[in-house]
Amino acid sequence: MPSIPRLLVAVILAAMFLGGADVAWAGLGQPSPWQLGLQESGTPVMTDIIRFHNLLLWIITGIVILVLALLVTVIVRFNARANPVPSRTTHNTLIELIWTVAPVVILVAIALPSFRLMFFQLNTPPADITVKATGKQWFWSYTYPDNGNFEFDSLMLQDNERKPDQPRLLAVDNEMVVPVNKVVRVQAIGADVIHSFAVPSFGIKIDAIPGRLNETWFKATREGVYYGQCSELCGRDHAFMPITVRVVSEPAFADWVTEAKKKFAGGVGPVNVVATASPRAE
Ligand SMILES: [Cu+2]
Repeated sequence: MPSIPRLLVAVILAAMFLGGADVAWAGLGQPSPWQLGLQESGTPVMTDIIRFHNLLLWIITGIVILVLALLVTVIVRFNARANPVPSRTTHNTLIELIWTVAPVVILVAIALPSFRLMFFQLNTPPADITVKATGKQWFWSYTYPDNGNFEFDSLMLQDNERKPDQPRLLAVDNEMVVPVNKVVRVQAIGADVIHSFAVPSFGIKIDAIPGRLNETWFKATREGVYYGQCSELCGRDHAFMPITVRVVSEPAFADWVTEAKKKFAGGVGPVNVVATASPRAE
């Protein structure tokens, strides 16, 4: 049976590749061509998500290999030709104990880090700055209540507006700017239908629901540009309302706030939501 060991080696190699994939093939802040695994982490929460993802990958790989080995053993050793007189055994206390207790142990081993991660994600630490993200059909508006309460719209750049280093379908005209190493509280709300504010490298995804203020947080530990997308099917142009977050140093953020206060002094004004809304949210 030369093919079975080879198959096992292939499975193990695939698992090793997948386990290391987030380091090898994923970019920071945006997807990469032929990416396997998650985007590189830009926040402590995302680092934990990747760690948890890799833990699960090893566990499921182990389970798959075990089940595969059992199946192959049964097929090879206990088929009618190889084993013409079948055993009449019906019970084996030890094996039954193992196949009951082992899954319980595995589930507990998964549940503990899972709960820890969930509390880490859901408990917003004391925030240094708050940004309100309002999902609209089909763009985002950002409000900075702690920095003068200015507000602006953030629309996707068309192909003829993009600079060469700006990714297609992800870059926007007015980026959301935040300081590095500060806890940013994101308040998400929908102006018309349900949207979802998601930035993969930050490990955040929160529904933006009309009439309900949802909250999440992130602390970006590296400067850079991080892209995300609306992650709730919200209508015709759902695919064209990306999120761009630029993480800058604290002085650069202060400069940006000064500029933004002037630039967006008038606010965005009433957005003509009714006229542009699709008749039915998809
Ligand atoms: Cu949306």
